[in-house]
Amino acid sequence: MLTELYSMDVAQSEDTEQYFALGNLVRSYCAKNWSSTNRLYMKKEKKQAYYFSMEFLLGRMLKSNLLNLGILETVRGGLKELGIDLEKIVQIEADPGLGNGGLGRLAACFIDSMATCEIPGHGNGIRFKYGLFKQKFVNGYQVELPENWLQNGNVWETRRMNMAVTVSFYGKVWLEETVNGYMLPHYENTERVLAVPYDTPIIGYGNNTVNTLRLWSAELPAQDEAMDYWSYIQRRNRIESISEVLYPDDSNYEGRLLRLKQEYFFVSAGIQSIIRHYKKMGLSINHLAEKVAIHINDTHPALCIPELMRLLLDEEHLDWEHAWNITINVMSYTNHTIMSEALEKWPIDMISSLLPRVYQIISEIDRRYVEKMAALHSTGKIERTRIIEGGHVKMAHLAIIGSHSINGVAKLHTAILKEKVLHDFFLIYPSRFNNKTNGITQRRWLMLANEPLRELINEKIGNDWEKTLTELKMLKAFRNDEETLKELAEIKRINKAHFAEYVLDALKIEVDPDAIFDVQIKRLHAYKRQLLNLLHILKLYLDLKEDPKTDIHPRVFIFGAKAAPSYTYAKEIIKLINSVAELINHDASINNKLKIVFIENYGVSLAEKIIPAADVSEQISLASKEASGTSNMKLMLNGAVTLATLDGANVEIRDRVGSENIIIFGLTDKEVYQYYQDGSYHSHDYYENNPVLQRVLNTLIDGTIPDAETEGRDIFNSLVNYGDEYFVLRDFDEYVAAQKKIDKLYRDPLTWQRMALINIAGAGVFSSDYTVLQYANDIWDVAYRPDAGEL
Ligand code: DL6
Repeated sequence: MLTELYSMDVAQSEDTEQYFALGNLVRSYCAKNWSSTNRLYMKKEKKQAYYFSMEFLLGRMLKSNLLNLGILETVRGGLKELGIDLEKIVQIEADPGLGNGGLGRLAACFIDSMATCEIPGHGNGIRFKYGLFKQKFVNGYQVELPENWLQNGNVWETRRMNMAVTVSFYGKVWLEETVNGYMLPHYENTERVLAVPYDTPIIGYGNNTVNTLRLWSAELPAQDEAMDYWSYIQRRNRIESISEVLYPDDSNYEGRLLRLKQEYFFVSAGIQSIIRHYKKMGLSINHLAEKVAIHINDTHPALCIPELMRLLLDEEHLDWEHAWNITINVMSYTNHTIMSEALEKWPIDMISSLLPRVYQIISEIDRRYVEKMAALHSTGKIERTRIIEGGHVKMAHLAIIGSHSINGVAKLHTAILKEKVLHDFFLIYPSRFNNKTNGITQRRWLMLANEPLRELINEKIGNDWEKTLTELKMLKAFRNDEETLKELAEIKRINKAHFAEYVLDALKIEVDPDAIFDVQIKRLHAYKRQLLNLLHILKLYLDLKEDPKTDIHPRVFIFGAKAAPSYTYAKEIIKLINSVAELINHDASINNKLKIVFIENYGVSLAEKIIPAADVSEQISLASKEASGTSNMKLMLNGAVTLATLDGANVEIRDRVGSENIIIFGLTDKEVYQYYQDGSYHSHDYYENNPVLQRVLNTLIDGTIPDAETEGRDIFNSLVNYGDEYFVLRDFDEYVAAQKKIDKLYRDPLTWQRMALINIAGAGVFSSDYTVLQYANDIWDVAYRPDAGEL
């Protein structure tokens, strides 16, 4: 391959050529199974599920593909004989950051699991030219740089020009009756965009299934009209900008036109290609719902609903009732957040001018909804739930009204949807609501990220767990086996030493692998309460300043977090953490008992380094706000002990490991809602009445923290004077007590390692394999485990 690609042999080649040669080899190695999987689905007329997601946060793929193909060790060994280190060349691959965080990474785990569980299921999204920005710290401030992940090419994708489709925007539309009596639209002055698919094989683990991730790129169609050169360039740039850059905010919705274009672009392209493929099987469009399931991952692809209606009405000439029935049966929707600022809505003007026909259809869906509900529900409820209201199109309402299934992503989250956030809808459509707790793939997050732990587990209980993760429960038999617990401790120590080397090399910070590695890795958002963590660190710092002999086990607090570029408060928190790090890391008087490491540019590849080295998993969001969380699952799977509020999937983690193996603190969701109801939380009182907390908070404004005056003042005010929206001060004391407990437990190595072991043993249920099987059975109705022998 080296010769074919680069006309050179191994001795002449460097890491980059070796990486691309190996990548090409792996792609050809799976090509046969890729086409036979598609053939089998076609021949057997398998119902297929399509996971529509704005984001797929894949991470590097070389090692995961080798693992799934069952050739990781062979390739590693073969390369070694050639004097090549696999670990070195995998670093060449750009980490495709086509997602913001949890939602995008979940989509990536799901497609891996669908292929592994032999579910006929594929991803559909956008091939962003620029992924999530690269984060740099300049003087402690976050600075965003473009992430041009495609610069050196992408070995995994195949451009399929022959499958390109056209997506139309703008123009005028009117309906005219045809001779057959259909009302069909006529368009004038539309802007046509060519959607070109790039397909990536998604390889199942230990089987012959290879599904497809189809990502769409926007291009200028061949010109059919004469145009001056500069108009041509302008039009090309405008069109290509659709798939240029991922929006870097997952928590705050901004109604920008380009975002709406992106949403319609991949939805329309995806559905057109699904219908084209379906029709190739020679089946009648009337049976579409028997063969196709489309999943709407958050509201971003909610235009799937009017777009499928448009194609069924305008292209397939079905009547409304019939088309609607098919659409509802095809569509299902997952909600990933209760934060109202993240719920999308589009101004009518914008949507009706960009997508005139789609808007007509949305209006008709809305009109019929109101008409149908009038006899059944109160006017108030109908007004609160209808799609078009207050001059906007509400995307969550569209997704709910047009889907047969609506799910939350953890038991608590689903309960909150039913009882609070979507209560009206729950009363209207009770049977549509269900829970699907998130999951993670053990292949990336344990088998690849933590090879020493994988080996130890295999030694103890065999390797059935690799395919059936709940088998990890067998580890419980070793809970009192000192030798196993010590081995577990040794592995953690090795991983920590490894990570410490990285920290020294990348950040020039020396950390002691015998310290507690306390990890909070997730997007920077006020509700996730990185600030609570920071206030506790400041408390420890003040304690040590007052009495250098304060008896605490040394700690390294590790943060990894990007803030949305326009989220000023989150960026102030980043600056503040970095300033406190400057203060503490350089203060010799605290004798290295505390260190803060804020890892720059946190993403999938860094998570793979940090997670195996973590002792403590910080999951400290305000109860009710974190829909599920998935870093909590990855960290427990790698033996970290969770320090958590009863939020999202933390509740289910507690149920699995038992209260004695997790440290829980803080308000419950019920208490939070009670505070909202009675308005009785006054953060200023906590400041006034709690001297320890007051002393800590004063450091934000009294000059203790260098170079963060403005940030310190703003954050102080937000907590003390402006209401403390996320109850940080309320939970402070309980958090400090929980941290004390961690300190005590850690100093008893056998007890600590037993907790770690029980966490690993209890993590099995959180495999995304089980999650996707539940989606396949309960929602999509797609049969899994096809006759593998035929592949
Ligand atoms: O469901 C995946 C993931 C959850 O684990 C997180 O708790 C949740 O915050 C995250 N949501 C998003 C933002 N979604 N929107 N819009 O990423 O989803």
